[in-house]
Amino acid sequence: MRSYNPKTIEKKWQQHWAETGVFEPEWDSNKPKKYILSMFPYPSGAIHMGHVRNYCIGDALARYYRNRGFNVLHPIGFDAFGMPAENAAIKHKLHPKSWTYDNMNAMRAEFRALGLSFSAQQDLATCDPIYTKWEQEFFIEMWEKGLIYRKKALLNWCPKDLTVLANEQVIDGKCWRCDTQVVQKEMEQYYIKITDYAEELLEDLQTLEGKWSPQVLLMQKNWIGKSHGLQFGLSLESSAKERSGIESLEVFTTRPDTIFGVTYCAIAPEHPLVQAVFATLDTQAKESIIAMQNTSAKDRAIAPKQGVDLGVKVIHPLTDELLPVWVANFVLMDYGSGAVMSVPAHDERDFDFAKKYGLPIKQALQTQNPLPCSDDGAMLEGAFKGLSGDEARQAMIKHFEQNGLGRGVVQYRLRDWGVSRQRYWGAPIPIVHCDDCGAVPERLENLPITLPEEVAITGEGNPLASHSSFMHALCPKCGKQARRESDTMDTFVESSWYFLRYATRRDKWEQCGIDTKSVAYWLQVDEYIGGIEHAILHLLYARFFTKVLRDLGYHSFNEPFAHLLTQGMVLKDGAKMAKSKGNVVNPKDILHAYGADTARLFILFAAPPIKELEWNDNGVEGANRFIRRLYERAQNAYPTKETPRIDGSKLDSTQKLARKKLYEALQKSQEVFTKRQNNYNFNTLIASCMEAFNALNAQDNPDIWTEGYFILLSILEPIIPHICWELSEELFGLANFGEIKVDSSVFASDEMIYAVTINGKKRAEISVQTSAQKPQIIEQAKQAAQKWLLGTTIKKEVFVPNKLVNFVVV
Ligand code: ANZ
Ligand code: ZN
Repeated sequence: MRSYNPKTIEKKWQQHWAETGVFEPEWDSNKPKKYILSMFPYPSGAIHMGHVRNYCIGDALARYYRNRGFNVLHPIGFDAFGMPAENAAIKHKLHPKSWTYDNMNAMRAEFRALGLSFSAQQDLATCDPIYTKWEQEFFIEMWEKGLIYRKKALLNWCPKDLTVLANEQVIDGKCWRCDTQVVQKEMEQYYIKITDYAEELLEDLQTLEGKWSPQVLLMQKNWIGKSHGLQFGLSLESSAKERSGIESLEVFTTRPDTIFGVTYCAIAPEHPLVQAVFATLDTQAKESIIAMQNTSAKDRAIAPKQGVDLGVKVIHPLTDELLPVWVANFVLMDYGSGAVMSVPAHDERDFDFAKKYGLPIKQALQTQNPLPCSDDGAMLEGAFKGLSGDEARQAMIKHFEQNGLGRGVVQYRLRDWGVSRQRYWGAPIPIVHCDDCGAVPERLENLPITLPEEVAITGEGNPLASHSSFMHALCPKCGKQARRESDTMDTFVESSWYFLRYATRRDKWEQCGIDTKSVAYWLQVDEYIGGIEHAILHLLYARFFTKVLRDLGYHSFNEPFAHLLTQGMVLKDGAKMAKSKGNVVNPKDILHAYGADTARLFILFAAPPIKELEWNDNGVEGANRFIRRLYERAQNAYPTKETPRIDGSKLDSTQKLARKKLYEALQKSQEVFTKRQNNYNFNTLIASCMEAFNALNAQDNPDIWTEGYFILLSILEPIIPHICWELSEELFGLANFGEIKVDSSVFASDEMIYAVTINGKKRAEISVQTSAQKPQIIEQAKQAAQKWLLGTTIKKEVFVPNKLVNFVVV
């Protein structure tokens, strides 16, 4: 028997595919298209099993549609800017650029070794200056449209290294390099006005229902966080007005029905009122406030509740009671108005705070549960006593509006997107600072603004800011000496439009950022495949950019991704595969030991794509065994250019069964690939192929073997392409995996299949004449299950007509 050698077979076909360019999309095609996209990787240098899974799912879809005559765009590239390249530079004294490009090459080789059918022509790296050029142009167009603005923001600052730190560089509130206490420092930052699109981003989620997972849609909805509420002013009591020079505090509440339960007011440490009275506070209060201010938003969210009494009183708008104003670490300056009416009886956070600082608690609503209780309930006092829920809230808002006390407002939790980073390895922000003209966008003919190659990356400060030739610029407006912006863009900007770049033909990359015509043909992405970790930020930014670029006239669709498949995690021993857990299986080792087809088959067989996948060495062995048998038994088929004609009426029951199983697998294939709502359960398709293959092995008709291989190779090509191309070449002369018509006559047989089970466990299948009677069928079932029945006593025979025979044995 010949033996399966994946190394030679896989190498041969990978080379063939690369040389013939069979996976390149056609441009200006009238053919129906499919755009299959797996999220592009960060060039860390090596792929992990999560990547393998991601790309095998996408590859199966791309190959399936290619085989069925679609024009398929299945691109890959690299999300190539970002911090790890700089960390490598600091640690290993490598240039971020050479580190990144070396890693990309290493990963491309791994993709090739997996047999992924990516377009080589459309491969991009977001750190390429030609990519940066267009990104900078979009930035300027957005700036000119008023969609980008500068604003002071608090950043993590290391006072020793004199550098801004990313959140991940702050460890327990200290600098990762020198362990110095990090402080919050105000600096001018660039923001993109994603909030202008909040409503549309929310509304259009409806158009994705049934196409994206409900979980992702909900996460996006919550992130946008639309809430209706009341905004109103709390007047300061007269001495406090004098002391602060401030008339009133604006507060935002979603629960105006609880207004009679307000017992104090809480404001953010950054609130202007804090500044206004700061000098009048005692040292201890000042110190506590400074400590709160120096804690990052992230750390505040998990810190215990803390407060400082400002000694200022405000007046309740309906009862005229005096309420104390507290600074509280849980009030955010950038939500609502940075001030809250606190209702400890009906809000747990306010309750904990009130308990800690001995503030009064007053019930405003009738509740079923003990306090604090945020359930709806009838109001206990005031003109709307007895009203509850939305009715009460509407009535209160109306009351405030009619009396000129406040107004109903809509708030979004979504914040504008801060896109500037004080780092080297990113796309430079194309702005020039002129003493006379201010911040001026660079002239388009000067783009791209590229990174200087000669830099010293030490981790101290932003190397661009101290790079004199980079910083040197002329004002694009008045021509005077000016300074270049040293901030670079958040890497999420690059991943917000790369899918449009892929749909722009490579030979146009110099002339335009996005080719309107080809993008109109390719988009929307028909299937976008990636991890759940991108459910919020990346997908939201990509949706946002799509809408902005639409409004800038580049295209006319509203949403970029028609369908989204969020793959499950790859686990080992029940935990996510991760370096830190030491449970990583390296794809390279699997490829080396078994080859790509085995890896692909295992990954797609072990679990449905959206479910978690538990790594299992036996499963890998099993996958390999199947492929080996598929290779060896191909000698039972004969080479031919045409599929054999088979006269069904001349076959015996095992032969009929084999054909039936084959055509069932073929039907399953159509179902799995095209019934999108079922999320591509490749595992069931593979199981069906294995069954068909076993049935094929149970008979010995060469025509059926040949027909069987023709069908199986066509079904399995998207999953295990190398061996399918190899065997198809050997048997059928060329790789032909096109549509095969289902021969429905194999189903319309005069026989039917019964499952034979023992104590409920399936042991065999039998094919019986439709005319057969119960005793005859049971007898046949006993024959088939003979080896499992040996040495047992049958207690009961269960007969389910047209379905199964079960033996209850002891
Ligand atoms: C009184 C109240 C009573 C509230 C009650 C809630 C429950 P969402 O729904 O997410 O929009 N809030 C307002 N501004 C805030 C800020 N800057 N920082 C922290 N919290 C703030 O949340 C709105 C609610 O969050 C508002 O309604 C306010 O507390 C608080 F039984 O007002 B509520
Ligand atoms: Zn100027």
